Amino acid sequence: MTVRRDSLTRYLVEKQRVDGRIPPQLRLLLEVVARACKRISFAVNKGELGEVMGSAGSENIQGEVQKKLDIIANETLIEANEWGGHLAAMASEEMEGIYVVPNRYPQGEYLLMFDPLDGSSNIDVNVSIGTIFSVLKKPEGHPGIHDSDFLQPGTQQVAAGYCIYGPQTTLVLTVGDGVSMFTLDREQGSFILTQDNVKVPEDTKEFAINMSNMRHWDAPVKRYIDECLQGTEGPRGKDFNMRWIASMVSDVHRILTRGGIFMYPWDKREPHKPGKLRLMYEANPMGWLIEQAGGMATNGRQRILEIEPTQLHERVSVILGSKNEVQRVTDYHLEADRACAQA
Ligand code: P6P
Repeated sequence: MTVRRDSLTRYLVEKQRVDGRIPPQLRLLLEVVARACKRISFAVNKGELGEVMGSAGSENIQGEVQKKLDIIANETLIEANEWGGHLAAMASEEMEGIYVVPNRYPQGEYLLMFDPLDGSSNIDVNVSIGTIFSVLKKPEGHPGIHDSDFLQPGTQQVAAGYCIYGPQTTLVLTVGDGVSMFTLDREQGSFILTQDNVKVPEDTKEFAINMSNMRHWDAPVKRYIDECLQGTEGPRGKDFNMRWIASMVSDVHRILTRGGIFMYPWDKREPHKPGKLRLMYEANPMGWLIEQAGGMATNGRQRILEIEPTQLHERVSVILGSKNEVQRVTDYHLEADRACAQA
């Protein structure tokens, strides 16, 4: 018996009609984002043939060198979403301020944030990269739209997801009732449901962290990784494997697929920064996806989704993945804090 493969459109229509979970405007938003991701996938897959490789010769607000594809992906998402009437404004890792929908278009009730092409340092070496997005509702009660309207905790997200451009192009999405995966059928040009109700195993033997930063880590992180490295000869009593793709979308996709723990913790290199990754358009959407799949996401001390943002591009320490491992790392941080407070 062939399994019925619903298209993304049918999946969203049924979420709207049957579950009443997503209003028509949010359904439109998600379909438009998916179409933009499809266009980005085609641009990424052209590689050298598309003259889209290499640096754009500019820097983004983060002071990071922009790749040509960073700019192409950003422009694709802006152009796809600005005219539909579903959005009030957008924010992007590649833009300093918010992008308010121009007056020539109707304004909607949603806010869209994205990292248009995460992991873009991997583009030139043909390693998987992706688009990460998060959707909030525009706060009511005041005219116009301001940066501060975006500063909502991750618990306020109404939809979140990513699209990974790898051997397959796969859209991974949650609207608050679990995680589903849609693989791009390039012959039809549509995203097809290939996995529903994704679950992250609560335990794992696989950790993801950039080991070259070890000497800069805080004690709880060192303790956790040391125990993993001791394997069967240490307190964990089991051997661990390590992966680090340096593409958050790829590392998170592996964890959603087979479990694991992803860590980009605070370290001493830039002690004034809470971490490297961005709260609003990396940690919050990825953290919600992981939680919706039964995993856990903290900054080492508190649930990422409960962090009250103060800046659009603020950074955060990220520990996410298999629940029991993330809980252990978080407990190590809290134990260290208590010991420090008693000292
Ligand atoms: P590092 C990519 O630049 C990114 O923002 C994430 O996708 C990835 O997890 C991390 O940075 C990699 O950082 O310091 O290992 O290059």
